[in-house]
Amino acid sequence: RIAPPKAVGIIAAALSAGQRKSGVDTAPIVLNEHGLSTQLEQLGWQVKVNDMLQNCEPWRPEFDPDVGRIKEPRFVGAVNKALAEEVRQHCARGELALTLGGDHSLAVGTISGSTSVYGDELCVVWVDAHSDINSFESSPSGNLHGCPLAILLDLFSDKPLVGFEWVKPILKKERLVYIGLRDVDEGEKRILRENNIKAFSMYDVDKYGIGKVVEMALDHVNPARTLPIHLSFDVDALDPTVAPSTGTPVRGGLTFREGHFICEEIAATGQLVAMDLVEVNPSLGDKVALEQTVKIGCSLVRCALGETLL
Ligand code: 5AB
Ligand code: MN
Ligand code: MN
Ligand code: MN
Repeated sequence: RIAPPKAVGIIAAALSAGQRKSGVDTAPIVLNEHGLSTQLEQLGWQVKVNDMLQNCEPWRPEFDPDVGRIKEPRFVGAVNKALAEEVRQHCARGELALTLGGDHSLAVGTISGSTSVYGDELCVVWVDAHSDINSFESSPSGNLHGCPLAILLDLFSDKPLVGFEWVKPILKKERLVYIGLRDVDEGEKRILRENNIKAFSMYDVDKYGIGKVVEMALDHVNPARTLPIHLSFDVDALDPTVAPSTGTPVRGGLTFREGHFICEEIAATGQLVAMDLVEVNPSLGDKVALEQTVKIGCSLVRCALGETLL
């Protein structure tokens, strides 16, 4: 039987308003300049580059005051709404939706898009140093890149956050699993506990090894390996010595191989339908740091898309 055509839509999402450091919006261009789309073509993928959100300025409202502590909610909300529609269209055509960020607040849009096609069977594997599940009340910074999962799971108090009224809470908390956590806020710990959300921290990676951790993580969300997977990969999950150019680095992260292993195991399931690669910030660190971070970003994506499968 001839394998079905493999097509990937690469969505450049230049969103940086979910945090306060400029430069993260230039990552999609830098990653593509490094040759990511050509590399994926060489792996046999049909590549479609989607530059709709390569410039987010058209979505910036004139007036966007803080809501409580939360910064730029209308702008971040509007960009995410547009992004959700782009991801939906790629997924609806049977293409893998690969979103290059941008800051991690964009996962509200990407996961809204993928769940709108795949429904509540969609599994999310969230690879990150942080749990990104702060609510309106618990966010210490007001930065929306620390909040996407609280928005997606509708944990954001009784009424939706301004700018995010359009979000449909399709993602199920049973279908979410974390790998790589090591910097979780007190409020987030409570949210994770109260909602019984499965998380594998760096402690677990040390204790069980990455092989067992990925197996347990997939067993939790996707026991028969038959459900579609959305991989949301924040490069700060990796150790800062491996991926230095990122806005919120935390020591003690995943090694080069551990990061790639996660991608390889997910590729091996054959169920990857969407991936986000976020928080690469080309403005942070020197030339060597940048080169290293961009290179690893590209190779993580290639691994998730099957490069190292034999
Ligand atoms: B990232 C922090 N928890 O809410 C917050 O990089 C950091 O997408 C969030 O994982 C880090 O501001 C967000 C302190
Ligand atoms: Mn993150
Ligand atoms: Mn992070
Ligand atoms: Mn970060």
